[in-house]
Amino acid sequence: MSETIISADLVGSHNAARKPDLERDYASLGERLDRRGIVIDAIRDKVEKFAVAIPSWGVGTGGTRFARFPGAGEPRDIFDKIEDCAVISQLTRATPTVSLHIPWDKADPNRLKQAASRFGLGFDAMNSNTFSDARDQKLSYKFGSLSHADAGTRRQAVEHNLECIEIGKTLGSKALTVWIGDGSNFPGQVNFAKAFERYLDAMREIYAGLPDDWRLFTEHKMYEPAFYSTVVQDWGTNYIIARELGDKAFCLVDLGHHAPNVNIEMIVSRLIQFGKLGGFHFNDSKYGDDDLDAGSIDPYRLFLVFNELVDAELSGARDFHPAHMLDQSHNVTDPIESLMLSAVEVQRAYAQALLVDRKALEGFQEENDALMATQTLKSAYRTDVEPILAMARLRTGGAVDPVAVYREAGYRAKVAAERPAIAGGGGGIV
Ligand SMILES: [Mn+2]
Repeated sequence: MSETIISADLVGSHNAARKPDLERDYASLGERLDRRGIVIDAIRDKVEKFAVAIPSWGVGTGGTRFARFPGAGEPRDIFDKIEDCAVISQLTRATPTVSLHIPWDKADPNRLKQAASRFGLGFDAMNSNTFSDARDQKLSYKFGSLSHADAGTRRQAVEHNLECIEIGKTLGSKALTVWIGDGSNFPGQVNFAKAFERYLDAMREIYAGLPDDWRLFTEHKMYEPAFYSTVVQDWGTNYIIARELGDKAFCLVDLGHHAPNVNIEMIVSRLIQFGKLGGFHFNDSKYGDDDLDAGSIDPYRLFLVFNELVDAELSGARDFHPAHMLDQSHNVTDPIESLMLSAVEVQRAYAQALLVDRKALEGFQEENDALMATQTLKSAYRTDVEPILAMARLRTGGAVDPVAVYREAGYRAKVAAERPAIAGGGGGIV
């Protein structure tokens, strides 16, 4: 039995108080879904099995390009971060794994493994960092890493990624996510083709170090920190990379890494169709890579992404086992609360997508009935699936209302007393 940080008695008494209403709501929704030919328990079972990883960096307070305002009780190191992740997992029962970032989370891998297993947590994809300079680093990444003009700098970046794989092997991770900030700020600064060729050569070396049962995720991003050109700027380039590298290479889609209004769900469909969708970094945005909480700006888009995922799941698409991860930066909220709600939002989009009448949708598509086709999606999206999500949490030992329990437990005040504030000077979005 794994340890829990929030008192089980507190969770139990909260749940007991909410259970009668929840059971009524669940029965009522079950009756309405039954009329649509949907068995509510089957949806709930799928929701219970759905998982999304917490990024270790997400439990700290983020910042903007301009400033970072530290939050109370911020984790001081990876062991504090694991405890915060354990709280999220305990109350939502939707986040059984943590995604580490090296070198930020560097520690003895055996100690890390022990710290996580204490709370029943596992490790998701490893994340390398060649977009900033670590302390005592020999060569700087100011002008790039895996695509750098200097061979020594590229080698250092390759070695770092290989080290991430080594650490991950001890931890039981099965994937490496590579995102680089390489690019240029001015026309003429780099030769596009040469930079991309250097990147591909470096990635081939990393790929060669990948264990057989691992996957390599490459993450594209249109701009920032480079503001004129980025080496891995879009899903097309990302797809080329995955194709060039081989069967263990897949594309990772971060919802915030596209131009505004880009049809992300269609990108997801394309990558699924050609067996190259590796996974997601879920977040939301209004203008750029805002890293806001999942579903906070455009929950319909999140639903449409899941509509593609469920479609693939039900049709048995090949090489389809996408990794779900959150990737957010919290500036004005308590990161634990934001991450709990984001995990629930992702679950919600999944549950709603499971309600889509796919047979009817296919019929409307074939008849060119645009109105009824789109209404078929809307009808699923409009369904309030909260009783399903809450019931899944109740049955798996989570909290019916995670934020209410978290606040009553006083966790933030408790850790604020134990963890001195980390001074915030410059910017530092994470
Ligand atoms: Mn990301």
